Amino acid sequence: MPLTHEEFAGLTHLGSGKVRELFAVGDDAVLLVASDRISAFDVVLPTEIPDKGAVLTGLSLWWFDQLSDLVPSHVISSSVDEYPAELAPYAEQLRGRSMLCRRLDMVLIECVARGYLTGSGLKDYRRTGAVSGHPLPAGLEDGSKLPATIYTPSTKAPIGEHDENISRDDAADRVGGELAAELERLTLQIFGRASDLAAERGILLADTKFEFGHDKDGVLRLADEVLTPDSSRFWPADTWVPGGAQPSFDKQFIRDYLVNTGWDRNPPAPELPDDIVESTRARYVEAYERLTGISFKDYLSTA
Ligand code: Q0Z
Repeated sequence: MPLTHEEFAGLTHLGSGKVRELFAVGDDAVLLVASDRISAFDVVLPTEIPDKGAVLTGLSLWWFDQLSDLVPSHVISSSVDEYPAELAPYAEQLRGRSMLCRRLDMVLIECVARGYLTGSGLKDYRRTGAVSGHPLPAGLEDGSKLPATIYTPSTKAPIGEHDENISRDDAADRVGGELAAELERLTLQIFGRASDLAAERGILLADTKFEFGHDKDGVLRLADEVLTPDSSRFWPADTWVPGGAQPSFDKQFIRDYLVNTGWDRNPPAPELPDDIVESTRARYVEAYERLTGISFKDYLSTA
């Protein structure tokens, strides 16, 4: 049975992402729930990847911990047994895949850092020679390492639409100059810490998106999911070759399978066969274990 907000009928549903759900918990907290749904070529597939939601939640929680000396996070607890009583009916559906978080006033821009050129950054570069107002050297290709990490804020697009890169001046107009400068500083600092750590474990962090918000005391906190394969591009370091699309750490088996079926990338997508599901699940678990050094079984047993 797929996990959708319909399964949490007693909770106040605040919103859906492509593969996640957000609920209100009292007045001051929210519950983020990661499903096992997966998207490819921007379409949510009809087949789930078992444990994907728990892997991504475990990764976010681990990163929040690694980053806590740089920025406080929105997390209150991920121990289902400590959640408020109103969540008790859903304890087993929530275990391992949920985070109880402070309800924040969200900052209205997405904070993106890029160490490598691909995706919308590459598109903007090919059109203008720059990304978010950072002029870049000529001759860069899909997958090129950038001379230095760049901060490329974007608008928050409604679901189904794509975020649009904006200039740092535009970001400052939207959130104010002082906050814009702090978001840029934090984003680059966090990205630097995370990409160094990932590189030591054979994983390139090509780019990532952060969301921030203010708590009721006005403290700026890192929010949402962080540094997961759904909010970032992770590439295996040993196959990195600029000049074309890099293999995705997590989704490459699925992309190859779907391309092979001849699917035209319009919904609905075909079901995935069991061997593709199993190899993809193994890649998610491998990403968790390589990055954290923690066995995924141990994570599940503590959630
Ligand atoms: C997260 C999102 C998802 C749909 C808002 N701590 C917070 N307080 C208030 N709002 C949010 C957070 Cl994290 C918040 N999103 C993104 C996540 C489903 C939208 F699971 N939007």
